[in-house]
Amino acid sequence: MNQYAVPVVWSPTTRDHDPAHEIWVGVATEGTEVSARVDAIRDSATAAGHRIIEATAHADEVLRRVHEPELLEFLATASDRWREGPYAELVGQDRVVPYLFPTPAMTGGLPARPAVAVHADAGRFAYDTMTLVGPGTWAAARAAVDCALTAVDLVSAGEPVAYALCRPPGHHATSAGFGGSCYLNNAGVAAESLRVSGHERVGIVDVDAHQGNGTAAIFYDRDDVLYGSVHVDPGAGWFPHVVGYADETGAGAGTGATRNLPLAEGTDDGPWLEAVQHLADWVIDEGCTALVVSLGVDAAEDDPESPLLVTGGGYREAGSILGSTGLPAVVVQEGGYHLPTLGGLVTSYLEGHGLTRSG
Ligand code: SP5
Ligand code: ZN
Repeated sequence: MNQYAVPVVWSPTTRDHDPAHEIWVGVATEGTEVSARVDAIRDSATAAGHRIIEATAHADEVLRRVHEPELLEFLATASDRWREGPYAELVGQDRVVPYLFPTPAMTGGLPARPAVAVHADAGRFAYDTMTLVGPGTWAAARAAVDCALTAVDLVSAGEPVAYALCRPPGHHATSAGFGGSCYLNNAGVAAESLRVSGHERVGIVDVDAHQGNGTAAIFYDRDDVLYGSVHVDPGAGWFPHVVGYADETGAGAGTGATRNLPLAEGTDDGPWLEAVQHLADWVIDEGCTALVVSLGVDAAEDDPESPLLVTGGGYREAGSILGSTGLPAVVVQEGGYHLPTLGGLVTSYLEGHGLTRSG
């Protein structure tokens, strides 16, 4: 078998998002989803002989099928609203941080108006305090969407697999909300674009350490896009905490089209790969004709953000399993935070996915 040189789609603009901090349990901690991730992955992909391609600009059409216009408007304007507000003298920092969340706990069912002050309005869209909006956030998140859409174009043109170096990641972003270091749902946009381009049924397999609550929610009541995820058990106290349980299997027309495979803390390659194989078989059995892989490499043993113990060889095998589906595949970057090993984990996956092809 030959090693296939996978097209790796990136954009320099994805570096423009600098989270600066994550407000975590009341403390401003160092951001983990940093722009150096892009360079680590791109450098490894270059060294491994993959084809580095710059993303091209795409219209908002597919993005607007996935996200509500209010969220897009907020993300595009929030940093300017903060800059124009009194925050420089008030708090002396330029990141948009929500200060309240207008959930039913606050409104008690009363009709809620959009808040005028941006630090209050942010809670209409942000669902955590870790995911800050800075001056370059919108441009970077939008460029990540362009990476995903360019990868779809390549697959539509006949590439068996294309990898989108999306950053910031996307699978925690819902139709109308952002959180979990995610702003726009790159994998959801890729799946929707594959649908628009003629695939009747698209499967999303999410191997990030965390369940992709955003992607799951976007497609929960649809039967034309399947969502399957293997992740650390939210019931053991891990993000996204409130969803991602095995009994969430879809609703309405989408009944049966969602599959969550939670794993215990400390799970290593064997059971993790069994779950990946299960999801690969599932999307084939259900008649999907295209695949989106949400490739988080934070399930790796040395990643600081999850307790799973997957090895580089495990990621190579996951690539082989998903490549063996034979489905045209768009691989979208999600999480993965250990800079010294991040790039190697991604290229291990791509090696496995590409090895099943002759190049
Ligand atoms: C895309 C992705 O992998 N998002 C991860 C979201 C889960 N983050 C949970 C963060 C928990 C606190 N981590 C401490 C970080 C200290 N800066
Ligand atoms: Zn993750």
